[in-house]
Parts: sequence; C-alpha cells; structure tokens
Amino acid sequence: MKSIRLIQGDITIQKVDAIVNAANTSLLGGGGVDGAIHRKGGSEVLDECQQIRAQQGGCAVGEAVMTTAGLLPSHYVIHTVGPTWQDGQHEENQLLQNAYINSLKLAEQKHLQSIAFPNISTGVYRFPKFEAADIAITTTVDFMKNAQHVQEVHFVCFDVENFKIYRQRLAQIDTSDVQILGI
Ligand code: AR6
Repeated sequence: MKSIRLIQGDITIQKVDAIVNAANTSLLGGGGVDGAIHRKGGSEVLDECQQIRAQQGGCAVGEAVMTTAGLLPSHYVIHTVGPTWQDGQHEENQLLQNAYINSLKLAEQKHLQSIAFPNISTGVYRFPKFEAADIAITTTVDFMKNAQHVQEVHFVCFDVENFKIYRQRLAQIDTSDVQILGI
C-alpha cells in the first residue's frame, strides 16, 4: 500500500531514497534547508551541482535536478526551486505545484520508492503556509495514485506551524489509494 507519512524534524536525517532540497536557481547552496543539506552532504553534493550548472546553467523555478546525497543517509538529493511569494499574481501556485511534480517525476524516472519533502518555499521565499500545504498534499496524492515506483512520501515539517497545518490537512484526505501515517 502506498503511504504518505507526516514527520516533524530535520530532513537531513531521513533514510529514504531521495530527500528534496528547497534550492535556488544557482544550485550553489544558501540558508534554510538548502544550507543544512549542503553542510551535512559535504562537497560531493556541491561538486555535482556545479557540474549541472556547467551543463545547463542552474535550475529554473519549478524544475528539479538530482545529485548524490554525499554523506547524508539518503541516496540522492533532488534539488528543486520553489517560487518566491510576491502577491499571488505571478504564477506562484503553478510554480510551486511544478516543483512538487517535477521532483516526483524525477524520482519515478529513477525508479525510486521513497522520497522526503521539506515545506518548499515557506521559509525565505515566504509562500503562505496553508496554501503551500494544500498544493503539496493535493499534488502528491494525485501523483501517487498513478505512480509505478514511488510508494512512500514523507512530508518533513521543521517548524511546528507547518506541522500543525499538515496534520490538519492530511486528516481531511479521503482516498483509498494512499495510506496517511503519522497524523
Ligand atoms: N529540515 C527540514 N526542513 C527545514 C530544515 C531542515 N533541516 N531547515 C529549514 N527547514 P527555506 P525556501 C524548513 O527557507 O522558502 C535558501 O537560502 C523551513 O522551516 O529553507 O524554499 C535557498 O538557497 C521552511 O518551512 O526554503 C533559497 O535561496 C522550509 O524548510 C531559499 O532559501 C523551507 O524554507 C529558498 O527558500
């Protein structure tokens, strides 16, 4: 049975096939979860990000790329770039949905079974947390219904506010395709 698991804590200790990084278009690291992933993953992660930059000049908003996870307990890091919240009139919702879909598609293409997401765009990029949680959850549940390989998705909430929002929203999910755990 496919499952979605809610977790409160640090994504860098997740033992899954891939953890997702809320990166920026440069792929060179930054603050927040991006900083934590590069710090703990070590230089191998940055080296592969630099190779991707050399090939394609970075990663556009809503797109996703994959590297090794270096010293992290997961196998891969999927780096995606969420939108910066402006006023809701700059395709922010669509771009956030793209970030989730393209990360999940990459996992599916690589035949990965388990993937962990942070709450993309809800830190430095200031996306409203309720709306971001709705987009993350509905997009993921829809994707999982037809997934061949992705069986297990973790939503890892670092801050209590996001955790509470996810717990409330996940409790309302009504589907027989995906089991909701940890709420
Ligand atoms: N594990 C899980 N979630 C975390 C962790 C962690 N170790 N640390 C922070 N979060 P942010 P963004 C949560 O700012 O809004 C970076 O500088 C945090 O509580 O990391 O997409 C990049 O380089 C929040 O809910 O990412 C970009 O420039 C969520 O992760 C920019 O920030 C996302 O917050 C991206 O901004």
